[in-house]
Amino acid sequence: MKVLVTGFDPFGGEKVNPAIEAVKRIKDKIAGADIVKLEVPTVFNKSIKKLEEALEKERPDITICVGQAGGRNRISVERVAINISDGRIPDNEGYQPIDEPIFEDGDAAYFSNLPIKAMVKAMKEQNIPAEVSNTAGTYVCNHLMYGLLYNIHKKYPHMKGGFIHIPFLPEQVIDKPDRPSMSLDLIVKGLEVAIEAALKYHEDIKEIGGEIH
Ligand code: PCA
Repeated sequence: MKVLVTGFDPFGGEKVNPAIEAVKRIKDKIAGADIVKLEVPTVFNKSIKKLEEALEKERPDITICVGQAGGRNRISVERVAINISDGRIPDNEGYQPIDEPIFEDGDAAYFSNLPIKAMVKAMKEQNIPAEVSNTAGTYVCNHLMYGLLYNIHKKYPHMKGGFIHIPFLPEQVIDKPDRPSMSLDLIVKGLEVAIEAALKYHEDIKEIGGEIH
């Protein structure tokens, strides 16, 4: 088995992105599966192109993209990606789409086909704060997740894929007193545990993971 894990580069004035920092540190083998790591730019379209090249070359069984969700207080496994880009800030090349579809011929939304509840449960059992998230936003992370799921639907029906958002690192919140953070070690462990669960569960488990609003 092969798992492709991607991480974004820094954006929005941050010096680091915990996503690529954590992805780089994940073990090279988890539960017998080879882990392939890829850095992707926080740039609309280019991030999807880079992912598509890697999918073509590596033919992974599972692909998990990872991004920073500054302000969230736990690791969130995303349920759904929507076919729209609405950038609150420009990407790393200055492009700021407003209400643009990602793929003209794509569905309005695609669900992750990873066992998201099992992944969250496995992290919680290891005392790592985790949740299911019902929105990946409308910036480059949702864009890449949508691109991944579009490729699964159109080209790689046997591949599993989805997205994990992670909090700021402690060093990023020194001058943001109201923002939560999580240590790099805990994020790395969380991602490894989540990957292990994704490899183990072919069907998701029934477990509460919803929210009222
Ligand atoms: N987080 C951003 C884009 C890159 C990243 O790491 C997002 O949530 O869209």
